[in-house]
Amino acid sequence: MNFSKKNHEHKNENVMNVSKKVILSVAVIAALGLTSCKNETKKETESSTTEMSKEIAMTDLSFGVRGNCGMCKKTIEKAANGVEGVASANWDVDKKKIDISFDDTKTDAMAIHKAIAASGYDTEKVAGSEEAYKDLPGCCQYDHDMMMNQSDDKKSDDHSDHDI
Ligand SMILES: [Cu+2]
Repeated sequence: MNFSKKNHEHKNENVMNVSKKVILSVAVIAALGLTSCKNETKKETESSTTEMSKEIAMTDLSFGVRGNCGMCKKTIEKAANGVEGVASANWDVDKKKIDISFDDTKTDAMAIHKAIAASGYDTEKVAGSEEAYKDLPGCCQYDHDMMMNQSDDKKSDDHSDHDI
């Protein structure tokens, strides 16, 4: 019997289309919110301040990035964090993989790939800038053939699936 919300939306037909969109985004936001922290989806749907939306509109992304060491990590993460909308970036030196959380209303995955590539590092989708690569410290001039985006059980240099 608690349909008061629905009745309210039926009152004005002009508002219907807008309402549908609002309901949709509220549902999406609620779903996202539930995965991270319960009951945090109050009335923040209308305000879109950057700080407020931090925990409701973030998209997680993870992809391979080549690199060698802690210095590489700093450069790669700095490049990713330099993209507007990126909330966090964490590159794993062993897995050659970065985990990123970003606001997809402000940027997209490709922009992040490009920013990292511009800093000299190869990603799964974009080859690193050779100019920037040359300027990297010697220890950071990683092997362009190295495997990236490795899972824990797949660290070896396996060339067994050569099909030539
Ligand atoms: Cu390095």
